[in-house]
Amino acid sequence: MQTILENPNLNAPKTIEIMRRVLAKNDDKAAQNRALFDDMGILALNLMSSPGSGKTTLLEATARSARFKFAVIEGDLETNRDAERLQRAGIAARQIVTGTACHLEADMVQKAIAALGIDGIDALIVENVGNLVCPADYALGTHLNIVLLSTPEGDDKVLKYPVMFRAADLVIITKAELASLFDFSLDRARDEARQLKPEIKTIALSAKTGEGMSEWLDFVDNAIKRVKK
Ligand SMILES: Nc1nc2c(ncn2[C@@H]2O[C@H](COP(=O)(O)OP(=O)(O)OP(=O)(O)O)[C@@H](O)[C@H]2O)c(=O)[nH]1
Ligand SMILES: [Mg+2]
Repeated sequence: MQTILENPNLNAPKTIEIMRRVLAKNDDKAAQNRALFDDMGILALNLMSSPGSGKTTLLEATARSARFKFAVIEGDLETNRDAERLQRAGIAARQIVTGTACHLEADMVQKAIAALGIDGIDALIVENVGNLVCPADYALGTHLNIVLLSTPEGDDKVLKYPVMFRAADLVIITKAELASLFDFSLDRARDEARQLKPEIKTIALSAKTGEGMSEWLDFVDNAIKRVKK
């Protein structure tokens, strides 16, 4: 099996230099976003996972029971569907359509913030493009990375996609009520997440039954308090 380090094209000095510049430019914009969030005392979260693991559904459930006020920036290759779902749930939301890009970049988020207006909210939640690889490489300026893994994806995914799970501050195992149906061992997923990051926090959650929702809401409430200090 050829690894990225052995691939002559991906490892060419010119390719590496271009990637370095792209990421450096992105980091500058991310730092600007972070400064804005800190100035305004707004917690910013970056929600990442495979397509369909339940990001938007979690946000809809959050809209129904959160004590904090939040807005959402949505990233998808096409359609406004996710932003419309959040708007129907009573949440201010702005859609970014990336076309072919498999991740959001800090610049896109900066423009979406300007269009959305984020005065008066406690938290801004960015739902990244559904993808368990690319979004992890692009900082957005958010304070915390939240990574979802749904039980139908399988309990072996943490160590197969380590870059994403290593970037996580919180792992939410979604569709928890389906765990036995998909032979998903919560212990295995948690153990493997701790192998990558011993201090990692995990929550087993079902947006359908409500399991884990109060733990998630408490996590966000506490993070908001830390940013407002
Ligand atoms: N059984 C069950 N289904 C869920 C749960 N959460 C989400 N779903 C379903 O999973 C499907 C995908 O959910 P979405 O919230 O659209 O997933 P997503 O991560 O936002 O998807 P993308 O935006 O395309 O990346 C929908 O049919 C949801 O109803 C859950 O807790 N339990
Ligand atoms: Mg979605």
